[in-house]
Amino acid sequence: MEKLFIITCILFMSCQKPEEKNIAKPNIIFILSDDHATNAISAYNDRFKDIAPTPNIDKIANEGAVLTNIFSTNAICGPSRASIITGTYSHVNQYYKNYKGGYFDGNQWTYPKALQASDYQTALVGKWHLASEPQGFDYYKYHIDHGEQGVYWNPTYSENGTKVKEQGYATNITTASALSWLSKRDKKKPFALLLQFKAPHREWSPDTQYKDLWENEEIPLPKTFYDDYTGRENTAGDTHMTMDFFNRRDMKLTPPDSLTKKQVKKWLDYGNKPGQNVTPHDTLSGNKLKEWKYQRYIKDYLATIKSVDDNIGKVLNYLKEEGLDENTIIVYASDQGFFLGEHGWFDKRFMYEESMRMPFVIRYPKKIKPNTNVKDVIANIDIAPTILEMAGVEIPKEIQGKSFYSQLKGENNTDWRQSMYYHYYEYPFWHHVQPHYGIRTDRYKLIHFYYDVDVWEFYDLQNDPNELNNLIKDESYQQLISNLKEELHMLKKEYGNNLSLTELRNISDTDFGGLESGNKKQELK
Ligand code: SGN
Ligand code: CA
Repeated sequence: MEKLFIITCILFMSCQKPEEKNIAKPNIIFILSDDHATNAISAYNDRFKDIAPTPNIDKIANEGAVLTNIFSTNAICGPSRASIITGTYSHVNQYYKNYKGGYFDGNQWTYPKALQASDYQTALVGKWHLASEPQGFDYYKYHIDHGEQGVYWNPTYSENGTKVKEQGYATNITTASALSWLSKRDKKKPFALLLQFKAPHREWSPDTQYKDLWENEEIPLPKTFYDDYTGRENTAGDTHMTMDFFNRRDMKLTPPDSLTKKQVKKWLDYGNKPGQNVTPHDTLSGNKLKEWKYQRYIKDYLATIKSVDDNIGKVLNYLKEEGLDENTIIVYASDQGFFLGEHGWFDKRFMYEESMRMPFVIRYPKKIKPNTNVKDVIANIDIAPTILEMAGVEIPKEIQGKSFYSQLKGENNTDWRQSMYYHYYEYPFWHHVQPHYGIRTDRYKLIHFYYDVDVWEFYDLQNDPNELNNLIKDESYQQLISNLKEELHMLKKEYGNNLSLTELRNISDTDFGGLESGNKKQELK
């Protein structure tokens, strides 16, 4: 049989297994990680490319397309995931925040539902984090511990509604579960698999084998590590995401044996609040302490990515072995970026580059040429319509995003948008980032922070890629700033976000009763 397959291969110059030939539609594997910045992916020529390369993500990128300007429209987890899956902004899908809401109404339209209705077999494995039972999947297995954030070790999942506790490292288990589903699928139908890792999310716990990968190395600090926030004192300068907010869990300190479970949690959380600047040794303080924390942080973060990359390698091998690599669209993306010490921070949320930019690489040899580079301004709401167009499934008109399939095919899409709209709502917890909205073009960025400040910021990314010079008052840019304000107004109108500042502040204040809610009555679990 195998011999016959090889002969067919040679004769027809095609190594697809017979069952794959019957399937006209492409298979889809959408791999999403949590908080993976492009600054830690070698395909993006990042600053860690020699220290911590990502060969398997790079393989997808090199054999397909890399998007260099794709942005989250609200750079935190649940909201970005909701926008990815629905193709709509937070004010439409109603998932504004993680903390104190929201609640994702699972009855709304999502792209996996549309694929399922078009005869795709669908599965979701890993992190879901949308505070409602997943719909549109023939199979699901998602993290339920720690408010659906998941944990790195011995995770508990909901497998089609049944609680399952597993032993081991989550990145490996999630991949193994996904491959197990794939091996049992109905081979006569196309499949769409969403494989969503908890890693490299906080508290950045590496697998045992990668714990000490860079033990004797000093990882260089980013250029902006000692940003003094001049000209941005009340926005960038007033957060809880500097190294001073590194807690004992982040530092992997061991709690005393005498503590109860509750006390252990409190002990490990110590560091989250202002004034709790933890030091592992009394002799460490000031910049030395900050730099110690950065080393601890970045080494753990990069080590969790090593496991993500290894596991992507397993998926790529599986596709090749099964003869599925030609007819499967494979994407690697993350819900948003992350600060890797830039501006002195960890976490995300801001409309600044490191946080709003998502990695997105895609391989589909039938239609996408190797080394394709897409530079257009794309948003997370564009992902759902793109996947549908690639799968030949109709895109509903309610979807706010646009398909970028033509750019993936190397075509010049002259109708493409020139700018995108951003809006972040969660405040003050976690990390104390002022709610803000803004517009980004390929060169400029204008942001309005509005909750209990009234601050506008403007950056010329060509001259100031690190966003250190807020030029909002610079004479030579006033005409441009006024044009951008007009364009921002048009975008808000186009997307239907006409709420007043009072109404917007109200959204930040409202407890919608989601996963991280104080509103017990509406709590889901
Ligand atoms: C947790 C983290 C925060 C992080 C949020 C949101 N704290 O609450 O540092 O900003 O998740 O992350 S932790 O102590 O629980 O690690 S997100 O990916 O869900 O948006
Ligand atoms: Ca995230």
